[in-house]
Amino acid sequence: MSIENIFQAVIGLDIDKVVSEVNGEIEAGTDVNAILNDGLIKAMDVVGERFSAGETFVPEMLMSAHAMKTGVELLKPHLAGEAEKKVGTIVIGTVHGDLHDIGKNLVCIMLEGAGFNVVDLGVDVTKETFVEAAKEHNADIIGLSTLLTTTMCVVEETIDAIKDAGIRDDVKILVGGAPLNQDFADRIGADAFATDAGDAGKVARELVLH
Ligand code: B1M
Repeated sequence: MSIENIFQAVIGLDIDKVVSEVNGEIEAGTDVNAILNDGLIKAMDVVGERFSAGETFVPEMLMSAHAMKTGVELLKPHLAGEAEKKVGTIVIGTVHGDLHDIGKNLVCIMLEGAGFNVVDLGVDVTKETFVEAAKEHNADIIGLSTLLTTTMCVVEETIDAIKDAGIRDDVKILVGGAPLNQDFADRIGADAFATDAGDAGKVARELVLH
């Protein structure tokens, strides 16, 4: 039993092993962030590199993603932290054209842990849906996630739609996802960028509390 075994089990598409190894590490009291970062996320990085190199294909990537999600579900109760009074409401989703949700789901967990009421709109979310949901839930923050360079422009279009709907001054906009960075966030008029799920919780609190 080790974090290395978790890493290997995700790469090896062995879901039963992911379950037994993750449960074993949790029971042994291993730091859950280490299980997440050094086991599950690191494995997905390798899967992504192999995909780029043409050494693995979409079905394998999907199975690894499923194995990783299974592991994350087991970690979830341990990641969310202590419940506390809600600091605000965040409406969050992966933008239109993008189906990646593993990172966004982790961000949701950390936002809940940071005390937010999280309204998760899922994946492939249109700009109209973001606007309607923000109004319906009286959101303090709109969170936009994307993993594809081809949908980075959709993040900007969604921000434009938020402005056009006349609610830009009522919400803060947080963006994130592997191809984004602070410069891009500044350029498209977002209020903040977060590098990872832990950072998202911290940055979101700063957005509403300061
Ligand atoms: Co896709 N995929 N994928 N994929 N996939 C990437 C992103 C890619 C980099 C792989 C590669 O080529 N190396 C590449 C994008 C290249 C590019 O755009 N430049 C790619 C591609 C090309 C594709 C397809 C086009 C493949 C195809 O069909 N030919 C296709 C697109 C489908 C679509 O979306 N329309 C596709 C499909 C898929 C699967 C469905 C098979 C699967 C997704 C399953 C799912 O999500 N349910 C998948 C996967 C698993 C990946 C990789 C391997 C892993 C992504 C992941 O889950 N990472 C990925 C390569 C990689 O990233 N290593 C890849 C783990 C996760 C914890 O990290 O998502 O970065 P991440 O999230 C982080 C941060 O980014 C940040 O915090 C998270 C947690 O720490 N963050 C935020 C994310 N959102 C945030 C929001 C915030 C703040 C922080 O505030 C709101």
